[in-house]
Amino acid sequence: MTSIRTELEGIELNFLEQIASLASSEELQQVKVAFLGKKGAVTSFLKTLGSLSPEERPVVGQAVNSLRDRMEEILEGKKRELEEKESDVAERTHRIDVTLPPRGRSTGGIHPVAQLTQDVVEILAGLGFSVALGPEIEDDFHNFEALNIPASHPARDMADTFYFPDGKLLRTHTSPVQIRAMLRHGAPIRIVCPGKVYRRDSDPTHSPMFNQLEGLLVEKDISVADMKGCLEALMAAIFSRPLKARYRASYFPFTEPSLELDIECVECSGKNPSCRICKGTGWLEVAGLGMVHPNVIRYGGIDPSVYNGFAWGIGLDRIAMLKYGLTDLRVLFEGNVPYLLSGRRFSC
Ligand code: 2U9
Repeated sequence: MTSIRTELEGIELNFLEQIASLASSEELQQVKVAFLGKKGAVTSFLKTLGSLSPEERPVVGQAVNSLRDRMEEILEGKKRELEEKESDVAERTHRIDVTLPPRGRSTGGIHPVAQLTQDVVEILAGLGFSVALGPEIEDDFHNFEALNIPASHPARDMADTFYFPDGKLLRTHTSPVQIRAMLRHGAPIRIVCPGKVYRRDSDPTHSPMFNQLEGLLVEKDISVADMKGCLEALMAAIFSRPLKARYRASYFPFTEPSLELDIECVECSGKNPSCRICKGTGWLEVAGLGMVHPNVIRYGGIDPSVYNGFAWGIGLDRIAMLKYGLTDLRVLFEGNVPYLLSGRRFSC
């Protein structure tokens, strides 16, 4: 019996020594396991009770239980003390010095195409145009048929257009927005339609998704001169100065006559035979345009014997490249923010 008591005292002494030298709550947990865990000293001691005489068993059992209670109490107190100390240290180490000056925040920048869209919309608002938007997933009628593009036309080819299994498609131009607007609002109408369009095209100068901006004006007695005046005013406002313009005959199923607009080279004004922008031609192709085909006006629910008008289309990515002096179209789509912000100011 005495030897058992001595053994228990030894365990307690050992425990108290270890508690006294504890430096962290992690170490405390280890001590707890070493004494009170499944294989701990006290638990192992309890397991030996079976070998004692029936008289000794309750006495020793009580002594072990009271030792365990004392240990638990000590552990609990020590745990609180250590955790308080640790949280004090953490608070001091991670304290925020509110007197420090702020690190500052790098400002974001508007994407060049978004900036250009805003600028063009604002310019055209001054000429009485409103913005119209529409779905990027379209049907054959709004994207092709209503635009006088016959079923046999190569533009409908699977090789040019992204089709969905149900026959729907990704719009290949923003023109369906104008059809929807005519059907909804009738004439007179002046709208500008910026947006993403999709074609099966992918090489260094073509992206399968690009940004277009089309415009449509349908009123009474509109002439080619009105169209030229509008487009030249738009180009002068985009490039912040009047620019020489020339027109070449073209063909689009939705306009008749159809034209292409070239402006004088914004880089060299035709003065540099080795200009990298105009390749020495002195001209830059910037828009397709034309008087709206009577069939298209009719598809839009408007009487072409009363109303006529003009429409145009510009590729915003190309115009953004010219305006901001970008050399690679791909930077507009890659989301390389440091490049897009590198010292450039995309302002009008
Ligand atoms: C309706 C009627 C007519 C829109 C037009 C063009 C000419 C054109 C190209 C410019 C560069 C596409 O992005 S691009 O490759 N666009 O040449 N677009 S006329 O004509 C319309 C549109 C809607 C109802």
